Amino acid sequence: MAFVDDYPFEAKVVRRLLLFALSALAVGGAFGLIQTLHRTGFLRIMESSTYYTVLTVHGVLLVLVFTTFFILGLFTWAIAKDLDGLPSRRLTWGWVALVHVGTLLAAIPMFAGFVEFTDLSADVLFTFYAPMQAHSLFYIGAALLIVGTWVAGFDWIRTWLRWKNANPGDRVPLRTYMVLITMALWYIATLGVAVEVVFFLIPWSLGLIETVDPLLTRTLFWFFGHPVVYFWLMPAYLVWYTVFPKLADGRLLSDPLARLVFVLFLLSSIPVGIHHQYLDPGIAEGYKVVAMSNTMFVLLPSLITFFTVIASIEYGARRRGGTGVFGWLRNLPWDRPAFTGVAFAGLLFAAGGFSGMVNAGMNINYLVHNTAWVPGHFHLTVGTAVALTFMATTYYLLPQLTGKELRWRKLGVWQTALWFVGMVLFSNALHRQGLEGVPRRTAEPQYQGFDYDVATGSMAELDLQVAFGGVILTLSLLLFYAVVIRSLLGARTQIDSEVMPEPLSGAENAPKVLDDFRVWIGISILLILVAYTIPFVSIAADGLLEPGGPAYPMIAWYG
Ligand code: HAS
Ligand code: CU
Repeated sequence: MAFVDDYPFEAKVVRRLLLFALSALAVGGAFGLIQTLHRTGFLRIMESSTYYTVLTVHGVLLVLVFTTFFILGLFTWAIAKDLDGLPSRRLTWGWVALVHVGTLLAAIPMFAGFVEFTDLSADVLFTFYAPMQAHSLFYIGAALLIVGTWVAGFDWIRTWLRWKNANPGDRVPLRTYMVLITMALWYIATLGVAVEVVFFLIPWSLGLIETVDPLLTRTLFWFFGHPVVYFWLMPAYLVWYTVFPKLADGRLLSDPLARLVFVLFLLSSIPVGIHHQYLDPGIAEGYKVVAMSNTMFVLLPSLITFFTVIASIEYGARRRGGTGVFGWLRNLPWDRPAFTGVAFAGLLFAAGGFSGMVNAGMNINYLVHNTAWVPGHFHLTVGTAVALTFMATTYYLLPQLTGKELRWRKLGVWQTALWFVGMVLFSNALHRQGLEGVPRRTAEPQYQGFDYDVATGSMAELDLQVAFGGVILTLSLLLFYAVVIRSLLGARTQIDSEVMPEPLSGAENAPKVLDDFRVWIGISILLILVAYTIPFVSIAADGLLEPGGPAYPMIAWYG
């Protein structure tokens, strides 16, 4: 019996959410191609003035819509499987409707940017902070999307409480544990963006207030903007920890370590947002240093993951006859697309994590900030560790959700390999361009006269790698949809229910305190207060007390 037979209602909800997620991926991906070819100068099918509309649609659809909808689907699946279904259909359909309506509202001004005779527009990029302004519909839609995710979290928490009452004294099942910690992080992090949007950006875009303080709203945005990257990554880790070992016929090395990793994210990923603002004037250097040291802590859970996840699949490979220090790598199931997708995602994340460490150093950040290096970094992290894992997860979940077999599996393996190759070219070249000073978010970086085929002669070649990488990525996406659509067109068959193998060290070895969510949420809030109280108070004192904007020259100029 597959998941769809046991839980037809939940399977339908997950399918709805994944359909929306994968549609956003398709449109967002297509815009990515247009933009890569434009930026590198190989093919320009739009005016450069339209570049920001395209870039906004690309960024918002991929990092905000694709991720959020996929995560909502994945978490619904995880909770339903662990805790025996969701209790209230009305509540569940309520939040599903809310996130759809919010997203569609926000999409109206985003796409209206292409229409010349309207002043509806939202060319504000996925970081949407002031002083750039979108039509109020964009902010209202985004707010509804966030409220929808809050209700979803409430739905899952209620389901867990129901389960807890029925199973007193039992350890929280691992997937549920991961969902709950991720949602705790999400609730705290989204407070920043909620305050920014509700108290500043919406009234400002409606003309109710005349000015906003860019530094204050940026700081509120990044309070959310860093932890949001772990809101994307932790669901991918849920797959790496629970599904990936199974795909390799292995067993999770340690359930307690997995719990610890999630707790460490909750503690260390919020008080670091200022590492996106090392170059912002108006925040004292000392608080930038606090953010930098905290950022070094946030490496820890990923480094533990590096070790645990590889050990878990090595265990499987050795059971399949693998030997030697590296020889066991050959005994991994390289013919399973769900496996290869996660494996390639993990390999590239090691590189993306490294460029993250470079970003995090305050002094080196001055070199790479706002250059092509940064998109190089995040196409490895959210664009591969997360996106490729979600594609692999689609391969894994499709039979469970539809009762149909995954078809064209070999093509699926090629698809994941092409993503790897395309992304190596694309992101490596972007990193190198960044080091040479090529700016990010620029339609025609050539205008600055970088040494195109003079001196090192490297720039034209790097552009070629970026464009070629982008084309390979597009091809990979097309293959992904071919595999998914072919599988959906197949007939229904008997699919076995998935049973996860027991971890080598199980939940019984995890200290009980790890399951006491109140402790971790409390410490998390304490750390946030240490990192943020003084910066917020000083920004507010400078900005809010002086209507018309604060005293910093750059900001006054923007305002
Ligand atoms: Fe980042 C900018 C620092 C991780 C996303 N980041 C961004 C932006 C995005 C983003 C979108 O300190 C741009 C925002 C904008 O538009 O301005 N980032 C870090 C650090 C980490 C990090 C220290 N970032 C992520 C993740 C993201 C993400 C995850 C999305 C999901 N990032 C920064 C900084 C900036 C920044 C600055 C600002 C730059 C600026 O100036 O604007 C760390 O969390 C990274 C830790 C990761 C590791 C790697 C561990 C390796 C593993 C692989 C295991 C292997 C397997 C494979 C499973 C230490 C776990 C096995 C297979 C076999 C076959 C063996
Ligand atoms: Cu960050």
